[in-house]
Amino acid sequence: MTEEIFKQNIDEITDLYGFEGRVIGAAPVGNGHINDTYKVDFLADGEHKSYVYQRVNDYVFKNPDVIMNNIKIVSDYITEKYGEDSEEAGMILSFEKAKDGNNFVKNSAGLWRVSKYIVGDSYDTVSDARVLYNTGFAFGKFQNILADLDANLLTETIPDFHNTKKRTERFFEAVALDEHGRCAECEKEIAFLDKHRNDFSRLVELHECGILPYRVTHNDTKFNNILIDKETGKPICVLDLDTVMPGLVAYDFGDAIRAGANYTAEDETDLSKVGLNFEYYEQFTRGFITSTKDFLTVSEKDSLALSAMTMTYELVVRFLHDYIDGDKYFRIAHEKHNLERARCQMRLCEDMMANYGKMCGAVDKYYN
Ligand code: ADP
Ligand code: GN1
Ligand code: MG
Repeated sequence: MTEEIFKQNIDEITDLYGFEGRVIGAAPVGNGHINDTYKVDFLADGEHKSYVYQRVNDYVFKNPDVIMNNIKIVSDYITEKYGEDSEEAGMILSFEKAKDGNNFVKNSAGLWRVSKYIVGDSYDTVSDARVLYNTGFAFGKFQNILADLDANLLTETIPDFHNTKKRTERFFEAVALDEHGRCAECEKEIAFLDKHRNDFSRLVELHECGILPYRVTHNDTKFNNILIDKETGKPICVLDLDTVMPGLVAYDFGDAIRAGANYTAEDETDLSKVGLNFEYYEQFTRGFITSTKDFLTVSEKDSLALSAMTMTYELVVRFLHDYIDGDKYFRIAHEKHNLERARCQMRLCEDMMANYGKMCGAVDKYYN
């Protein structure tokens, strides 16, 4: 959505929420790949107030009502169990109620929701090991807080979101079609994905045979989906709740490592710089295990290192699939951005594969 379309909708959304005051500024915020996210500043009775207005991407989320219903179930559960003003409730983003009492509104442009603007840093790359420990602890605590909530109450917002096996099958179907004639320049990456497809079907198979249970998980634990206090390095709030649904503990651990323990950003083009920062990996692992230890089974613990590689492999599949499909899913900043992202993730995955034994060792060290 262009800024212009957003501006055409601000007044209507503001009215549906009944916010008082005058809008004194509106600008895009963050670096998300999916939704349209704007910070809107108000002046009311001499006071400044800022909100985040977000339009949910309707290409990615075919049924956005389901998302808002999942979020309501989760936030009602937390408020009831821990209290509205508890630390637990503050850790997870909440949405404002519109005049009709819902946590979203709809208009001709789609489904919108509004949250209070929270001051904090949203990192694409991290440069402080403390942040890794704290974030590992926070994402683990997110699962711990929700450990007794029945995952069956939540609906999958994107079916088979982390079913790496199915995603890979669909990827190879798209390769066979090669609708945009882009496969020739990705031969190396396609060969890599083909060679390892069985290795990275394992998490799904371990779930299917009952070894790894579904819990309520976040499923998109990229580092810019958690706000961090710049001064203390401590997490303030977990954001981007669109994919909170049944999943494996491993998905949250693995995706956070993929995003936060790379030496580089997710789209680095100098592949010699890309790789697993083992110190970061270890600190995140220490934090995550500290806050999940009381419910994490041995099989789940044993799936963590594998999950980091699996989530990274899955992102090679997803970015490359989007590239050969004509860039419809992820927001891109330039031509070939998805190809660059895929290449970066492939290099990271290779580096993890070379360090897998060491990665398992670090998990055991903090679990035992
Ligand atoms: P996307 O699905 O597109 O990633 P997010 O919900 O993650 O959408 O929002 C994109 C970015 O906007 C976040 O990474 C964060 O930087 C910023 N953001 C979202 N909500 C808030 C908020 N309430 N306060 C401050 N920043 C926010
Ligand atoms: C997307 O929404 P955002 O930018 O936080 C994507 C994640 C990917 C990530 C890769 C709903 O996350 O699954 O891991 O990009 N979210 C969705 O950067 O597909
Ligand atoms: Mg996000």
